[in-house]
Amino acid sequence: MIPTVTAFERSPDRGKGLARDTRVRWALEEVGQPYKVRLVSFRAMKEPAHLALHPFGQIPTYEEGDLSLFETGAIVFHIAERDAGLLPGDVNARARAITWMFAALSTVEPPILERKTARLLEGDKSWSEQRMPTVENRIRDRLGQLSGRLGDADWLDGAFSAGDLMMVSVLLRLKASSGILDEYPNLSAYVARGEARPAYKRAFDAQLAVFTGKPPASLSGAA
Ligand code: GTB
Repeated sequence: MIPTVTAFERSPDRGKGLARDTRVRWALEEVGQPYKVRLVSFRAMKEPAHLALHPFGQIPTYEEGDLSLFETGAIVFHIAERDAGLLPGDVNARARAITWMFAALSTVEPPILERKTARLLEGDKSWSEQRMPTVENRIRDRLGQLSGRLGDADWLDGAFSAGDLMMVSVLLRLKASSGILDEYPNLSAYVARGEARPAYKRAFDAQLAVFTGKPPASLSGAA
């Protein structure tokens, strides 16, 4: 059964791949699962038909037969569980890869999102500039720890896994909007390795094609 993913009809990032459907597209490309995309407008996201799929009125959602999912963590986990390629067979290695997925979403992403919120929603406040170093240092704390753990390894725990897919996706958001990632050369190289994966390129091109209106440059599973 071909799953359907929802994505922004017009992404505010103008095709930079930062909206979270890219993570889901990437996971589907890694396991070789073709998929369809349904584009939704900001207005449609808040209407009953979409709210029935996503209680918070957001993208992405994932529909596959009777199954309907929201939350990228849950969606990528489902894809990784169902098809081979994103989780190791060994039970303990699998549990560790899943741990890295959670770490990406629960521990590394929050301070990165906090910076975004601080700039977007509080940037005009008189105290905003004063607060920013604190916000950015919270990111540095996490990146320093992550950098120490990664060391000179290619991936976080052996072979590339859903944990790396999620961590690279989270760090990409930072790469696009600040120079902080450059302070950690091994993390910058880690993100570059993720971006160099053919599956990531196909996912990126497919989401960019929504913005440009032109077919993706690379062959994509997206229908
Ligand atoms: N926790 C949820 C998940 O992981 O699936 C969060 C989903 C989410 O934040 N969805 C966003 C959304 O639908 C799009 S991805 N927002 C619309 C709304 O809430 O009304 C977040 C996002 C949006 C835009 C950019 N950008 O332009 O750079 C980057 C990331």
